Amino acid sequence: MTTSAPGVVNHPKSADYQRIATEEAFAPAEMLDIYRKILEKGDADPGFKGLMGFYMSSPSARAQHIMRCLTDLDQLRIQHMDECGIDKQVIALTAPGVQAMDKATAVSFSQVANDQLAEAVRKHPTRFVGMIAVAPQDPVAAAKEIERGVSKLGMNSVIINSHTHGEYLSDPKFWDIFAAAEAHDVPIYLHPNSLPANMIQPFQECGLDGAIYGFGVETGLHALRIITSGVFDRFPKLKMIIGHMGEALPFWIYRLDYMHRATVLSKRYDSMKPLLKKPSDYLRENFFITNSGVAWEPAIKFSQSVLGVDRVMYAMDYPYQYQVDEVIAMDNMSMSAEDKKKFFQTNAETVFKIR
Ligand code: 1DF
Ligand code: MN
Repeated sequence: MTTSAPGVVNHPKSADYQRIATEEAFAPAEMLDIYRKILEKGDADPGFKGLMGFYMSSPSARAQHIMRCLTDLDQLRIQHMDECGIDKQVIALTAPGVQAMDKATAVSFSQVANDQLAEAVRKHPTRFVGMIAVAPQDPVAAAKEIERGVSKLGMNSVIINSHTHGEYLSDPKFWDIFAAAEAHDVPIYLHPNSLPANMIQPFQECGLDGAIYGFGVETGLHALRIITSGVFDRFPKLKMIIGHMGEALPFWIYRLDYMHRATVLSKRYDSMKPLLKKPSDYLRENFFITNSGVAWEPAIKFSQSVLGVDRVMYAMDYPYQYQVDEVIAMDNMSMSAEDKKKFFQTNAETVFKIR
């Protein structure tokens, strides 16, 4: 089987910007061993079974290829980056990361994974940038790991794969994590997870629970819960990143603002409190988005127009969406040279403190 991107015929031309891909995934073999044990026990979430159960056992070319790419942090990955003209990958532990594990395993394995990633970044300092994986199951330990990731491993961003066993970061019990991210000035990339047990059925029965739709619905919901719970009033300098064109939230802005105000004014829910600003203000001031999985010029232009050109970044979602034709399509967007460089390179350099 070829290891190249499907249909690599044209390589992207060299450009007057670097291409920095910002939502790229890896999986240590040791994590897959832990996942195998969780799957063998038989009581795993249906979402975890549906996602990792599939990728780890399917004989399909897609699954086999993805598993092989995920576990490599060396020559194979760099070969694929070269074929697609990707100068740098910002790499994170693949979903669900440690969030599918029990608390103790999650805390200790997050450190193992971060050490492995840091080692790969030390080996390939011009090609790889790492995100800090944390275990939300233990918010105090997660805050400590953020501190260690920044001060000892030189990493400047955090990955969290949406909900943790159905719990959302809008719950103040998790807010030590936000305090640490704000204090160290590192953004949190809120990446999708498989859907929680109490949400998955109407999606899974028709095959819409995954990256096709369910991921976006659930991660968008999570980002909104963080906004409406008042996290950014409490942590005004906190930065978050969401992929997949902001999980469609830019398109929702008008309705979110209108209905948030109407709902708060009518005191309909105790759980929906007044905020200092409109929901869209937090999207514009606290969030960055990436176009992972959405190599589509109209969506990118729309998002730039409503969030600002400084807030939209390039991502490939390697190895889940490894398509050289998409890189070429993004190169060919009709966009000023200045804005295209922001999209591909300089916004990521600023957000991830890449020097
Ligand atoms: C898939 C997509 C899996 C994305 C991912 O991680 C992932 C997929 C497990 O297609 O099953 O990160 N994604 O971000 O779109
Ligand atoms: Mn992804």
